[in-house]
Amino acid sequence: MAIDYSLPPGIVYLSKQLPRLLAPAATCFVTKHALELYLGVVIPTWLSTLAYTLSGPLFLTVVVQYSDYIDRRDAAAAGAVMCPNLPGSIGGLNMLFTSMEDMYPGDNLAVSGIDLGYNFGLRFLFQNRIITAEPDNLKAILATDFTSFEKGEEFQSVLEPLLGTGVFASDGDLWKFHRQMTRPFFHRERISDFDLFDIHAENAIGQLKKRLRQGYPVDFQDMVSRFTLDAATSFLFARDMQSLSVGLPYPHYVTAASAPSSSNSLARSDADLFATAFQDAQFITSKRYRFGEHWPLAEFWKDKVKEPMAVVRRVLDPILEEAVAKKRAMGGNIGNGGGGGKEEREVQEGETLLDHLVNYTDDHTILRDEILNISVAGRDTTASLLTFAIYLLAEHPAILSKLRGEILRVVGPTRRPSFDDFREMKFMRAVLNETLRLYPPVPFNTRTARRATTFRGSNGRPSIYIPNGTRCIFTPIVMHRRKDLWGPDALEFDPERFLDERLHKYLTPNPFIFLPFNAGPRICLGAFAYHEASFFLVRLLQNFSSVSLAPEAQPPAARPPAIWAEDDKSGWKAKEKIKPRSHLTMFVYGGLWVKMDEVVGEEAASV
Ligand code: HEM
Ligand SMILES: *[C@@H]1O[C@H](CO)[C@@H](O)[C@H](O)[C@H]1NC(C)=O
Ligand SMILES: *[C@@H]1O[C@H](CO)[C@@H](O)[C@H](O)[C@H]1NC(C)=O
Ligand SMILES: *[C@H]1O[C@H](CO)[C@@H](O)[C@H](O)[C@H]1NC(C)=O
Ligand SMILES: CC(=O)N[C@H]1CO[C@H](CO)[C@@H](O)[C@@H]1O
Repeated sequence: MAIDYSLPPGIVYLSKQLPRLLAPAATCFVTKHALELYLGVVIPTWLSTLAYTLSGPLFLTVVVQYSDYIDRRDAAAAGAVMCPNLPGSIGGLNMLFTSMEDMYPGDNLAVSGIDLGYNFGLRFLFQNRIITAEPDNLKAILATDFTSFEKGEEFQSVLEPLLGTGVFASDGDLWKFHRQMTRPFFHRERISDFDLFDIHAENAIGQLKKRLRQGYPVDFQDMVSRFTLDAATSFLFARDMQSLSVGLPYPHYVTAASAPSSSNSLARSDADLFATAFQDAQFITSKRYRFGEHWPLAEFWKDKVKEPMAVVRRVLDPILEEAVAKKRAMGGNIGNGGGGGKEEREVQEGETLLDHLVNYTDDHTILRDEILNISVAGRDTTASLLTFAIYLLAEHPAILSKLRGEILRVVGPTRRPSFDDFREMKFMRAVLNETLRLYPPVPFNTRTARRATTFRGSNGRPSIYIPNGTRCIFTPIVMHRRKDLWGPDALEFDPERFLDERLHKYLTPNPFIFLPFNAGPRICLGAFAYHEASFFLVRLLQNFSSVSLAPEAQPPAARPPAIWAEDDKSGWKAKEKIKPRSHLTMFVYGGLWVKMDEVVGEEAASV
């Protein structure tokens, strides 16, 4: 393996922060010597020691107070005010040290929202932060004032080692280039996509049946993550990662000795290595989020993402090589990979994303970044949607029956679903939407203001002032659960709200209250996630008639803590049977363990 000559991340970080860190002490030093040299004043040691010690905190206080003063002045000049600050947040440091163990994603922000009106400020060291769950403000950030916001350097510094510069992570012209290159690929309804879904769904359902027949519950989340990985990799670069072939995990109480053989320990193929390394890289990256630009302090000597990403590259590079060579051999015309310029091209039936991209560039870095970015964007999100859909359906058997009724009526007990079927399946869409409302796979997101701007009140006038550099954290999960936006039953799982008069009362007049895919120029390119998820649910419910949770299989640490029932100001937690967690996307901690009833022959035929 090549020797890595780059500096440890902690050193790079410190050298950038050095001027700020040393400024106070340096000021003391210069002052002391100037006084001694020019005025002959002798400073006693205790005084200089005190000055050195206090200079840091003093400097921080002065800088923060001064910038607060400037911000308030500029806010007044813009006819707006600063966002009210969350009381008792000491420089945001408490956020870093509170335990994540029993934290419900966004619950702390919802409770603050109830008290402070869904917009509140938070200072994190030198940085202004605003947290908002106000539809008008999300609309400004994502659509109407799009150019004032970017993902920002901080987001990039956290994601760069994982995501490089693909469409998901980049800003500005680079983003436009990536977006233009990838968009045509996601634009069409292709039958060939359904062929892929079918192969992998059949495989996954086969594994489910096998394990359930042995009498064990299954981790639905694990199974469906393998399904979405295998489907995504076949679809993006025509390699089935066969992560399903490794076999499903057993519940925690099954020891290695008692587990039936032929289970978890097949030879680790490239595909499996790829899947594991990619998972690890994502997990490490997600931990960095909390630290923002200060993450190198937690990984001082070693960028921990590098190792798993090297494995990912080793598997991926030959695949890229082959695609570029194939294109060359066909005498194809490859773009230069420069910023934009090239016409959007028609995407052919059966083409993979890689086949499509080699028409634009043969630069391995760009190709790799793009493909991995899109795997990240598309894979865990769809798995998250399916996992929470099954969780909610297991808890609401009447809704599951109704959905199954629609499937059997429109598609029937055995046929493969088509695009036309999905257009007719209104209840399926409503179930998916309702799942995305309560458990949006991307529960929070952030943008950084690249210039000073304002949020506007309902009268259209400036209300809250956003200084340049403010990090705006927006929280779809909080917004999606607000009773003032969705009605008094906002916390109920009720897909009908997307079909009955509640649709016209709440969502139609105010579409920005529902943003699982974001909105505006950077809206998600993966609308076909609805197709993938619908396809899987149709196949699943053709084969199984009911689902129930298997709480005994939930690892003990993954059961909802007792305090959730006691301390539930937001009303989100008491009913929860699992622990939702969020890294880049939302997932069920410890897995979603379920049992399902198989449809037997006559039953399927008789409907
Ligand atoms: C239920 C499934 C999905 C959900 C909830 C979802 C959600 C999102 C969200 C919230 C964003 C915006 C991120 C941001 O700008 O900060 C996004 C962007 C994106 N999504 Fe999805 N996504 C899903 C599935 C997919 C799939 C299946 C694909 C493709 C295979 C995909 C491709 C993308 C891409 C390429 C972007 C970046 C667009 C840009 O920045 O211009 N997504 N998605
Ligand atoms: C689901 O949500 C999407 C996005 O808001 C919307 O276009 C679609 O009509 C909704 N479908 C149903 C059945 O609610
Ligand atoms: C906003 O701040 C950034 C970073 O400090 C700076 O580069 C940029 O020029 C500022 N933008 C404006 C419009 O002042
Ligand atoms: C996403 O793209 C960026 C740059 O375009 C790249 O640096 C990064 O490695 C990519 N991420 C993944 C997981 O490919
Ligand atoms: C694995 C498995 O048994 N899949 C079946 C699910 O149901 C469809 C429709 O009846 C069958 O075609 C699959 O073989």
